[in-house]
Amino acid sequence: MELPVIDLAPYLEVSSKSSGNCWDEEEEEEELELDPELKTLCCEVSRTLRETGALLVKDPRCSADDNDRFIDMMENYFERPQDFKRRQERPHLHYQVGVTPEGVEVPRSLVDEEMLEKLRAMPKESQPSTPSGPDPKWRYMWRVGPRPSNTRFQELNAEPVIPEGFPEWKDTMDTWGYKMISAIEAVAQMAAIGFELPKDAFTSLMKQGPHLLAPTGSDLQHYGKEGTVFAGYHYDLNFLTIHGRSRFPGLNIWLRNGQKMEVKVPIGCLLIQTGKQIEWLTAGDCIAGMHEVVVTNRTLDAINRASQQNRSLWRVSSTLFAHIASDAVLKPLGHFAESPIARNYPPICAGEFVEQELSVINLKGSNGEL
Ligand SMILES: O=C(O)CCC(=O)C(=O)O
Ligand SMILES: [Fe+2]
Repeated sequence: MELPVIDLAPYLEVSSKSSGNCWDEEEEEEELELDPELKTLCCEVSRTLRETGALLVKDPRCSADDNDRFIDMMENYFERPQDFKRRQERPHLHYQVGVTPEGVEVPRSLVDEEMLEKLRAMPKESQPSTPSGPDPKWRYMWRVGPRPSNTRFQELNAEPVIPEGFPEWKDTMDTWGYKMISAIEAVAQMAAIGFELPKDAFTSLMKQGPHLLAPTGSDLQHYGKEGTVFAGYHYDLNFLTIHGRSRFPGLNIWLRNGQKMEVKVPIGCLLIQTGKQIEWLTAGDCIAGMHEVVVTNRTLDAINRASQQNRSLWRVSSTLFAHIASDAVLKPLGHFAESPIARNYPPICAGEFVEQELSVINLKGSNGEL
């Protein structure tokens, strides 16, 4: 099975005539009158998210050049020596801004007994790789978009961290971050329509959410052996995750039916993955997509090509985690509240939910921050 690529252009064309985006304070009055073809496209979005936990999209606002500019800068950054990068480390702020060195983030499959049980019961061919410890990947956290001034989950007052010698840092991070959020908003609206919810059912909850641009950096020169697990089997705790194309493959996802699938992102496309918060809002109609990042033989081919061309051997992901606002309540929306398993998804403040999840993977903040 291949993931279909959904072109967002026809939807954006119609919605730009009638709506703003999730930064806008004003609620929209009128609902989109969708033509049947667009409605079918929206249903394809929600069906694909439900069946695969992932979706490939093409957004005319996010070009391969934008992705390249971002990845070039992050490769430059991750190439710098350890002691330089560790100046951007904020362990006392629980790594929620700046850099997270390798060996800090713990994959959920290493610590979650229930998940381990399920893994052991999986057929051999679809079992994930077993990580031997914390992930050997680095990460950089950069907040994107406005935050609420008044919140039960006061975020850190910490300034964003900008490494020395990168004058283009803020602009590059913000440009990519805002573009990724715009693509997620379009997908979230289309998914809502496909799920028979109001168009803004998800995007209204995303307003002022603690969205994070959180690229990973994996050193393939040191850890480029086939089978190395850069990100152990896990789900993302946020609403939806989006990535541009990485220069090195290695991401495996699990479809709802348990089948393991290697993801191939075509040039100029973006990959969306479902997180735990969309699972909550749909009472499990759409479940959080399980995934891992492992050095495969395709990664090795890409390493060889990059070496021959003298390119960086850091695998950078252009990951953005889009969140539901911390003070919003996570609970099954609309008709999903009638689901027989809705009780498995009791109402919880998104901020509280995030804190609980972060404590499991070793990144919990002490002040209720994300
Ligand atoms: O490095 C990647 O491609 C994705 C890593 C990942 O799954 C994550 O950051 O949650
Ligand atoms: Fe992930």
